[in-house]
Amino acid sequence: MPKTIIISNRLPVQLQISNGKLEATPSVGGLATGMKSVHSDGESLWIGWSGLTREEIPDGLEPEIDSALAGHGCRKVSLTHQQVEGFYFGFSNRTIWPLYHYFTEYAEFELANWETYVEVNRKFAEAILEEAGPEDLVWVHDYQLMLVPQMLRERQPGLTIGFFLHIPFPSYEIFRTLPWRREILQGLLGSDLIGFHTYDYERHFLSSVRRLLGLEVSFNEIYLEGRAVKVDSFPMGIDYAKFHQAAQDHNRLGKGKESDLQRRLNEHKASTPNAKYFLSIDRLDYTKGIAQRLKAFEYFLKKYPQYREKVRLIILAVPSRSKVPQYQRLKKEIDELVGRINGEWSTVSWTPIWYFYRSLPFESLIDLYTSCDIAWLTPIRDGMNLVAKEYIATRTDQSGVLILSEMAGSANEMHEALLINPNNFEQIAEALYQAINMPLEEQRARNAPMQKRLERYNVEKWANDFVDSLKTQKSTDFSHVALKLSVDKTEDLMRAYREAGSRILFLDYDGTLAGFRTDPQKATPDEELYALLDELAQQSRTDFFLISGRDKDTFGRWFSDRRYSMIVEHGVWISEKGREFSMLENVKNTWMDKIRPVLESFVDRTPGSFIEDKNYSLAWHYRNTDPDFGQKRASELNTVLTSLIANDDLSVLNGNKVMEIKSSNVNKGRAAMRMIGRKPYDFVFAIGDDWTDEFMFQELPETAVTVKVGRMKTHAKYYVDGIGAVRELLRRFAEI
Ligand code: GDG
Repeated sequence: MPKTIIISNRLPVQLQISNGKLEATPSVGGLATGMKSVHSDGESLWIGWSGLTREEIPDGLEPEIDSALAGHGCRKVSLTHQQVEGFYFGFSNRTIWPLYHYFTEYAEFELANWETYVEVNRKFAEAILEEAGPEDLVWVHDYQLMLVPQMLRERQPGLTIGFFLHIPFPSYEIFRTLPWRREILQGLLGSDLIGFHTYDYERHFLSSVRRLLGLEVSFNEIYLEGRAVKVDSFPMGIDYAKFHQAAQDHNRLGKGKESDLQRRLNEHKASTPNAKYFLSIDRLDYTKGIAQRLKAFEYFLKKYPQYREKVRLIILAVPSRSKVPQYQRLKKEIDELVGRINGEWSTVSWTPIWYFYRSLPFESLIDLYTSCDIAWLTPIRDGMNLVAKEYIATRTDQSGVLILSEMAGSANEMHEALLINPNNFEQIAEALYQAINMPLEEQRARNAPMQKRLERYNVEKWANDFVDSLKTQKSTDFSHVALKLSVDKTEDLMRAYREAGSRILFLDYDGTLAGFRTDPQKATPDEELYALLDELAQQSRTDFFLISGRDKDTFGRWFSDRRYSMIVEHGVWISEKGREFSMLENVKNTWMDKIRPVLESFVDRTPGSFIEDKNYSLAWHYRNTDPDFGQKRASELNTVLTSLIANDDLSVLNGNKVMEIKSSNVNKGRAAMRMIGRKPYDFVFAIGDDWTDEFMFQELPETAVTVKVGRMKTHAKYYVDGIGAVRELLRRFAEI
């Protein structure tokens, strides 16, 4: 039975060695709880680092560790102290984490750390490959392991691989500053499905893929040789039932049964019945905006003196990454701020801030969630923020106010909360004021729909959605209409070719026989191509035409000496076996003076675009522009041209990053039809990659073999993956 393999930096169990004995405790945190349902469901294995370096594991304890982990369905990846330093504290937390959260000034670009990151990612990939069968589903998690998908794909191409990023993906402008940006993108693109918390992160990622790798993105799919990668957003949920139930159980506890923390909270609340409690819970991390929150709290106390002694801020800051200098500095800053604010504002009966720097047990978390009137969660930047969701889930009577930062991924789904900009103290002070004074009915009206959504789209649903989407992606045939030219089909084709008394081939050039270049004039044919076409040209029973939108001068220069037959400018000109070009269609070009200035104005305003002036058509190329901008300008130009050419017999062809204006009665389909009408052919073949080739695919008779290059929507019968496959096919023809 196929199994699911989950991979994350840390395992869902934490190992500690105390007094030489091994202790295993369940990990807390979003990822661990989130994936629990997938892990416990059927065959599943979780691979990750145990939290102990190789140096920390005493001799002889290894087998005990392995069997303890196996008991939890886990397998460890062993890392040395030096590897953990470079990979985890180094590249992951001093480069990627700050960069992806827009703290560019904190991001360090150390080659040695990057190299360790690559090395450790490979260790993870090796561990997976030892366990993964061809039918297994592999789900890789988070920013520490972004190279793993491609490392797996190279070794086991058929594997089903999903990746989920738990932190934001930054805008292209930020991402491009990373020296290893291409490697990271290529690493991720080994996946079949890449998931993000929000659509914003998804679109930033797609924009980087387009700009940095120049890959074609169609909606949310990226087409690569032979496969497509889907990119989608899956906002992570929480184990709603667990939090809601825990809160219900907590509220039912009789007097004397409550925890110490709860008892102390109750005592304070009883002594100041009208006081409001604000709650702030985060890992101690600069992205969470804890220092800003403290300053905003002081601002609030100054602005609204009537609330002094009437409000209290409880801050739980969970220790995190304390080996990284920024975290040490932040800890000091927060300690000092809390000390100063409490020192300045406290009275005999009131301490404004209660500050816990530690991790609390789950039950204490529930005590805090259920006891505080206002959850104040205002990260500077946060992938999702599950604490916000957990707070709402525990409010069993639907009371409570959530003040949430717009910069948290969860703000997208929790729009009934009071959403604020964490840098706007004025707005925060107003939100606190509003929260303190919010009528209970309004609190309920806001919380009820949020609870409903959190209950429905819980973490189990999130995980299942991701896995279902991954399976669907893997099983989808992307040749929406066309069939892949399989080995069997190719053999049939060769047989038909061999048996045919006369054959005709229509071969598109750019994107079919040769790759695209920044400067189209540089896309000259290579020796291999010439040799291949020379061989085909020698076959007495074969007529072949290079059929292209290119101008006759360029093709004349490249191919006339070779005596190949060519149809250029989409069918305006024809040259057979080295003879002069003659007109195949009678067309006018008087319209060009009217259209050229329009195109020129687009060139002026679209850096990187240019005009190709042909004899009977004008083409505006935008391959070298910013991809989004180029696309936008192309639609704009389309609108302008449509009204301009309404009365002329002209049409606009939307090719591969090119728009071409030409006479309506000229296209490759019409030209190809004229050629096959001249004598009977037993074998008709056309191959091409772009929109202009679709005219051939549509117009040639049903018996013709039509082939699209690339997996895109097409009228062709078959598709092949790329130029390599085209040449291979022609080589087979040539050998017959
Ligand atoms: C990353 C992304 C994204 C916290 N303190 C204690 C404790 N917790 C639990 C909370 C919650 C989890 O830890 C924290 O999750 P967050 O989502 O708030 O934040 P990150 O740790 O930064 O997580 C984040 C998340 O991944 C998931 O994709 O949402 O944006 O940064 O579940 O309850 N649990 C216990 N004691 C504590 O003291 N027991």
